Amino acid sequence: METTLIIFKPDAVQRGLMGRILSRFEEKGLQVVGCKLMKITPELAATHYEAHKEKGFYKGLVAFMTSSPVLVLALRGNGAITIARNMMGATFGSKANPGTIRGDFGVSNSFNLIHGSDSPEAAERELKLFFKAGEVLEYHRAVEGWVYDMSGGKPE
Ligand code: 3AN
Repeated sequence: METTLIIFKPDAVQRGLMGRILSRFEEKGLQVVGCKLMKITPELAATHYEAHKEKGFYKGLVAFMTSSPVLVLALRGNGAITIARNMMGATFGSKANPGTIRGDFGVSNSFNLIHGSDSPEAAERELKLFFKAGEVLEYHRAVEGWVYDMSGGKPE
């Protein structure tokens, strides 16, 4: 099972879209294993986005991400990283396909509602940045055997 780091950005929180976006992931079958409302510090934003430091949009991105609280989630499932990225849609709201989160809820290119880890390596790094030890939980979902076919001994 993979765990991915998802951030509902300040625009999603301010626009009252947290519940609707989270419902999509829950309905899909991903398990919420971590969740916290927090304000990102400039230091944390700089670390999280260090790969984009040289880009023209970097300063605005850090200002946006630190401007208002975000909801940070750890979501678990088979292939959770790719599933979440596909559900998010293309980076720019103006280009994202209908049916995706960015495609359905936004038109802006910089206010694009949501972040999701883009690889297993990124997920491991980002989960450690946003969650302390013990904040990402392991628990059995009563519905697990109906979310996945477990007849072969592993989730399919
Ligand atoms: P994604 O979030 O789809 O993985 P990345 O990793 O290319 O996108 O970019 C990280 C973040 O930087 C995006 N979520 C977006 O908010 C912002 N970003 C990327 N490109 C631009 C751009 N040209 N103008 C403004 N913001 C951008």
